[in-house]
Amino acid sequence: MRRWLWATPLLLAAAAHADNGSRLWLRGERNGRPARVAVEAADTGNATLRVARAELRDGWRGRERVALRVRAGAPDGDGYYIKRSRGRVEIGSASPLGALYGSYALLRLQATGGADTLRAAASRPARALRILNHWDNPDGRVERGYAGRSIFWGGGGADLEQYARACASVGINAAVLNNVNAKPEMLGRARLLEAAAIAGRLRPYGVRVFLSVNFASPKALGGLATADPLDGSVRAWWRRKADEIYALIPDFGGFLVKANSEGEPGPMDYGRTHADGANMLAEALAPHGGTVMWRAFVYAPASPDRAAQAYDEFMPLDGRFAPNVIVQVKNGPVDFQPREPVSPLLLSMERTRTMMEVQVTQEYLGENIHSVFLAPMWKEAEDVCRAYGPRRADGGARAVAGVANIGDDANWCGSDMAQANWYAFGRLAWDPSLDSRAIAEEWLRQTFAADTAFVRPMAELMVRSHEAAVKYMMPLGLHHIFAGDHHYGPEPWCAREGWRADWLPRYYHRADTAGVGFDRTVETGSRAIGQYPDALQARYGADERLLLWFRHVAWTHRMRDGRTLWEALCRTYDEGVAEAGRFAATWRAMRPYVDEERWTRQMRRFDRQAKDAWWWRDACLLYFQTFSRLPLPDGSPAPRHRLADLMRFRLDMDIYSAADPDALP
Ligand code: BDP
Repeated sequence: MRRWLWATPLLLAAAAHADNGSRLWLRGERNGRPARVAVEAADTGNATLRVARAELRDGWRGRERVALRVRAGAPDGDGYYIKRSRGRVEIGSASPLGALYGSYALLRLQATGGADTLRAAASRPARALRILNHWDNPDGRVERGYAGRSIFWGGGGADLEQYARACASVGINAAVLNNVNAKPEMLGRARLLEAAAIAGRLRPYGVRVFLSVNFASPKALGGLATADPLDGSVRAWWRRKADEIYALIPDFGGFLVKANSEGEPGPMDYGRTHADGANMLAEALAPHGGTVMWRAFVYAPASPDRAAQAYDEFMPLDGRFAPNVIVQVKNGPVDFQPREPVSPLLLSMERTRTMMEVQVTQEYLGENIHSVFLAPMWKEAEDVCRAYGPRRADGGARAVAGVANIGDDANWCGSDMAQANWYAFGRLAWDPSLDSRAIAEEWLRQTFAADTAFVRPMAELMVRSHEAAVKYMMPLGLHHIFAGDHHYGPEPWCAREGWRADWLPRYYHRADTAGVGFDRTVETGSRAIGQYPDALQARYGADERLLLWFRHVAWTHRMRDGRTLWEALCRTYDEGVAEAGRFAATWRAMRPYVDEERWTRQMRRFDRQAKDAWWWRDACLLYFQTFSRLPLPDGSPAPRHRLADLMRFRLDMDIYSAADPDALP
């Protein structure tokens, strides 16, 4: 059960010791005497304006009265301006939602110490659609979720207003309520009624609802003999379904579809293309203004390299998608690895609207145990897209999706530090030019404490944390060397009967006595690097952080600084381990600034991260050493584990899904 700690003096005193984290970054003390807030709008009773007004009445502590002004001609879309003059702060927008965003911006400035000097500010979103994808199943389980059960399904009781409020406070304006591996029942009447009730609770905060759909629904649910997208009865079924949904949810956003991927049904089951499938759904949604987000996460073996397959499958369809289709592409060509080059599809589809999908949930980055702040990783991808992406007048789809890290745990994200990734996703979706460190600082001040002695070292930790994780997990372009199933720990030797080759680590690292890495060069390899624009091929080809992603190189290969690859690999793992140890020490020293409950909970995680970094390093170096047959370089610490022990130890997925690091082996 989530508790809302009202800021009465008594409870506040108690909160210094016990704080379950449920308030996220929205912890401003409530005013004893409400601030004066006037609404200047045609429709003063608007539900969104009521939320904005209540937030300001409770939260604004300046002396001035605040005016919420909605009028045409103000920054368009959901942008806002703030003007401060003597006695009055005006928050203006063309829409009630813009006024709400402006209100949260003002309160954020107040909480981060920027309100005093504020005279004028204005902002508008870089993306029109800023959407969370929840991989929630109707039975309440969350796929790749590390924060308890679904807040939407299979239980009830979650504080959806607090969820929507948190989303709105950082500009997130949409949510897909269910897993991309979608059950047909999601489109049944009972589920649609539930979805409508959820939509009603999110609506005042401007969070629009979308659903993932199973492509075979007309068969599974509608009793039709086929789900062929060119079949008239199938098309009619989808049109009726769309009409039914919009009758219940007038502002419904549309569908998200995972088709012909990992066993899910799709148009190719009928000899049709992804475009045929997407366009059929687009046709059903178009009269209502809905959108189809069609995922490009496919890897049918048309090409011998999984990293090349989505491009091979989708590029021939460029220009054949209906205008209300967006092709949703994971940030990298394989699967949310700790570091990937950008997906070439994001750079190459010039006549199709595309959007990037990133994972906020840390499937491959330490689940709810490791502290990994993802803003720097997302910005890395974003920067490449900006520099090398196609130039289009409309800027592409102006949309971005994040796979949510949210569940019904009291602190929403399983780990208190992981809340920062939900926060950063929203902030960057709104404004990709924001600086990672600035986002980290802003989040730390609102979530924990404003003391410089806390904010400075913790922001430093956060901006370094992604690179550190890459270093102790899979540096220099190594990828997908995770334990099977749960993706938490290392298992570069993993071999499973009956598994596809491209689900197994050896497919990706290709270690042998000659060297290691996946040859994706044009000359001798899979040619996947050829899918990038020329200038980017040169850049990626020269980036040693991606060396083993693109090339198979000898253990004695000379790196630019003169070290051999083997030495560089060992040193990089060592650096990662040392960093993880320093993170734990940093948090240990932060005790005076953080309430007991959150400090203790997070301390256990930092200690666990430092320990598991060793496990990663030992497992990978000892395993690769069986191929390199080279000693660890001078000064590289002796392993803490023996390879034979690590290989015998099979991690239990369920143990790792338990949110309590004390329960881990
Ligand atoms: C993989 C996840 C799997 C998802 C799949 C997807 O392991 O659970 O279903 O991606 O994105 O990363 O469809």
